[in-house]
Amino acid sequence: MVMTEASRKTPLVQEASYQLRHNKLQKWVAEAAELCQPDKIHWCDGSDDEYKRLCDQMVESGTFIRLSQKKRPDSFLARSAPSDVARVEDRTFVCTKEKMDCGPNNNWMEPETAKIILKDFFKNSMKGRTMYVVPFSMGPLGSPLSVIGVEITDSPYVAVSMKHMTRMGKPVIDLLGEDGDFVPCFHSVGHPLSVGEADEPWPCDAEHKYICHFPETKEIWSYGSGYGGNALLGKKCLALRIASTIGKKEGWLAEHMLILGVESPAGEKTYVAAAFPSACGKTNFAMLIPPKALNGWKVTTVGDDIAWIRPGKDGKLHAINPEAGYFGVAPGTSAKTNPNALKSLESNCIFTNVALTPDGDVWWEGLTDKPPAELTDWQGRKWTPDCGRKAAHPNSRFTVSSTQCPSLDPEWDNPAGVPISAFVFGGRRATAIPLVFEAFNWSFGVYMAATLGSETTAAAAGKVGEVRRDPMAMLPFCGYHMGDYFAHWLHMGHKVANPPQIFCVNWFRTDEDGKIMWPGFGENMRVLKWMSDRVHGRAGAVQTGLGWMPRYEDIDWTGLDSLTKKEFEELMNVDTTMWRQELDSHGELFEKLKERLPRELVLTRELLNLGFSQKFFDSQEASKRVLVDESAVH
Ligand code: SAT
Ligand code: MN
Repeated sequence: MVMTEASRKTPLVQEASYQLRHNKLQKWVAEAAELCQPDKIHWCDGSDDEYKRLCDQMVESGTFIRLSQKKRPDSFLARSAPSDVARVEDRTFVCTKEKMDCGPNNNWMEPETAKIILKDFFKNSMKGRTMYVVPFSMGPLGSPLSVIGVEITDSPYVAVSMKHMTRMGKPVIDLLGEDGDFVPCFHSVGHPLSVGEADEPWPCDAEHKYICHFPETKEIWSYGSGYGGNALLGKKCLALRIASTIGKKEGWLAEHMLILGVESPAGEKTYVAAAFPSACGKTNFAMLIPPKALNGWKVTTVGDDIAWIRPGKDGKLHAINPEAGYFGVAPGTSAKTNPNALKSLESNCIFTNVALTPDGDVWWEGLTDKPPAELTDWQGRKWTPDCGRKAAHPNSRFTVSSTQCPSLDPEWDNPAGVPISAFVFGGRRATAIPLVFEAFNWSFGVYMAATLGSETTAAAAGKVGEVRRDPMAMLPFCGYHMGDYFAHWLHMGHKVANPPQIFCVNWFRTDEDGKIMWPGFGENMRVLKWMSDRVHGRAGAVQTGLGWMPRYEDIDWTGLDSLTKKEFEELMNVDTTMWRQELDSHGELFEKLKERLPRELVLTRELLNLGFSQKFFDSQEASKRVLVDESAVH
């Protein structure tokens, strides 16, 4: 269907393979077109045909490089502008009427002011380009737990990425009908500063970027970037920042969590949701393959990044993965660290900022032990192993539909979600935090999650090895005041009959030589098995100052000879002095949030402080003193 719009001097062509019946949506699109002045409008239907056409067009324009049909069928490489390679946290804003409502954890702009500034940038920003209208559902189509969004964008890269990452296109238009609710997501890559726009394979505004959220009116406006979480607005913007504020109001949680299923040899299924800050191996954990020796145990993947969690009628919390694909970090992904991810990437995927091999395949650091003799790096330059640069950008990514993942859980698309039995929180910590422990109860668990810390890595700005507090791994993604968010978490657990048990893990503890002690990856299954046995009341533990901890004999070591009992005890050690410092640092976080900090957390900190300063819970003493569940072990 081709329509024209009367108000323009040159009629604006609108391509749509379906009938447009939603007045409010059409009006919004028309207003955006009036402001941005695109050459034409294309309403995405989400078909394979459309995907292919857009990819072909991008190959033509130089945005995509077609990879070898033999090595990597139906796959493409995109190279972004060197300045547009990651989320821009300092250019991300939450626009609430009252500054206090967005909290010290967000950058604030007054909503009307933000819109005035952004309108100026959006003005004429799509000249010479096509405006794509991308209807998408976060969550299974038609699920009462899902939220529909419509993204307006001038980036075909965004349009095709949304086909992998969300349920996108005509089925969503059908669901919307004539007056269904949707979150408007307004995006433009912006005016490129460079001349010769037609030759620009990755247009963006190198100087001005604004990622603005309007939780009070449920809108997203994003200007200037074409990359990942800045541009695929269903992901961090809608599914976390906006959804977290909706969840606060409606009584549910939008979390930066993977969801996985643990299946026992008897076929018993236990679902776990886990939060880790970036660069802690979330995608690897979500797709874990257990060691062969743990015969019959299996892990299935529901999601690798985001979970929406609501109380069910059964008194449990139920989670859906609002996404339908993975936007994963490529470097470090290999047949050793994540065979399931590698299998998912065999065909039909988009790579961004990885290196190109001479035979038209992709490569990144860590993919193979030995790098190829020659490559084209992520910026299109010739690369050799001794050239002193990275071949792939450290934040280079793959984009792929979750249906290509061999470990995909059969319930991944279930509109009702999956029942969650355990929450896991973990960071990268060389010291202080044991391999695993289980919180005493919901309040202690929320305390541990709220004070989650992770060491900064070489890839991130700032001093390496410095602990940054990243509550629930949500610091960059919580759309409102972090103190209110903690209160909401406490409330959620107190109001359901069977809240998940809360566990903390640390895969990254080091020995005196700075070597990571825990083998990690597939071996994490041993910890998962203990957790799942705890949840079902089958595994032993000892009480310590932090919570319940497994003894050596509580963990299944079948087939792992490389870790001695002594090493395990080192991994589990709780150092009283260190923990008193740790509690001081929690106090600094609490000080920042004090005007909205729940008293329950203040009191929990006091309890922990008392325990550690009076050595109530010296771990060695405790293991002699308090044993539980002796009879129930194994
Ligand atoms: O760029 S994204 O936000 O989509 C991915 C990430 O930074 O975690
Ligand atoms: Mn993430």
